[in-house]
Order: sequence, then C-alpha cells, then structure tokens
Amino acid sequence: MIELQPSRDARGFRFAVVVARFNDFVTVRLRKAAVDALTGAGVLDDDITVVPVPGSFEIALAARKAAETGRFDAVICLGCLIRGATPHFEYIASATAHGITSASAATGVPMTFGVLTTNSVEEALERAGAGASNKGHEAAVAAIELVTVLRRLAHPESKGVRV
Ligand code: RBF
Repeated sequence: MIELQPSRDARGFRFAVVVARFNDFVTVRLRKAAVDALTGAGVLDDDITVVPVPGSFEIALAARKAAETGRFDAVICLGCLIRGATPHFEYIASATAHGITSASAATGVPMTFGVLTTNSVEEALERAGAGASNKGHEAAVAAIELVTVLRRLAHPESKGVRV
C-alpha cells in the first residue's frame, strides 16, 4: 500500500486569500496568520494574492472568481461571523459554507475554510490569537497540505511510503 505524503514545503504554489472585512478586528488577525503560514512554508510574496470582500456572504463568489482565473493552486477563505440577536447569523453562516463548498466543487480548485462562527467576541478573538490554533493559520496549513498531496496524487512518480 502506498500512502501519499503531504509536504510542508509550498514553494512555487500560488494562493488566493479571500478575506471578509466585516469584523475586521478579528479577520486581520486571521489574514496575518494565514499569510505568515504561507511565507513560512516558502511561498513567495508575489505568489500570494489577498482578495478583500465586504462580508462572509461575499466570500464564495470571490473565491470562485479567483479559482476561475486559473492562477491559483488553492483559495483560503477567511471571515468572522459572530452570533447576534438576529437569525441572519444562521443564514449567512450556512450560505457561506455551502457557497465555498460549491465553488470548490465547480472549479476543482481546493478551497479551505477559515470562517469563524462564534457566540461571542471573546470566542472569536481566542480563535484568532497568536500561534497554531489561529484558524487563519490552520486554513493556510490545510491548503498547503491539500495542494502538495494533490500534486503527488496527479504525478505517477508521486512520493509515497509503503505502509
Ligand atoms: N458578515 C460577516 O462576515 N460577519 C458577520 O457577523 C455578519 N453579520 C451580519 C449581520 C447582518 C444582520 C447582516 C445583514 C449582515 C452581516 N454580515 C456579516 C455581512 C454579510 O456577510 C454581507 O457582507 C452583507 O449582508 C452584504 O451582502
């Protein structure tokens, strides 16, 4: 049996980071952690394109348009939804998740989900703090894992280990 190994080295891959401005006191932290994770994995500055959108509801369309350019190996989606007194939270959260899933399925471009859905500001800040538990960092690491393992899947000389 062969098990393909993802790589932590993402040199040469190109990424779009779609980030919602709504709740930007949180999303700037997600964005920074995602970009740091990419550059830490060897991705060149010029190979990262940040696409700001007004709110999480708009992420899916921008992610799809980015994917359709053919210029990106993966799209990292970042946003922050904080539950309020309105039912909009559930609608927007559901539309965002489904929209990103459909965009990835329609384009075949890997997309990762770094959209926080929290009950409070405190909870949101906890998930956007320093370190590896930052959800922007996690979404970038997931994108790196996905593009590297998919590259190896596509090439018959894939590096794998016999297990
Ligand atoms: N966008 C977010 O990214 N996070 C939110 O918590 C959020 N809350 C919203 C609450 C309401 C009642 C509305 C109408 C919009 C909210 N949005 C939020 C913005 C939404 O994603 C979108 O940008 C706007 O509805 C414009 O299409």
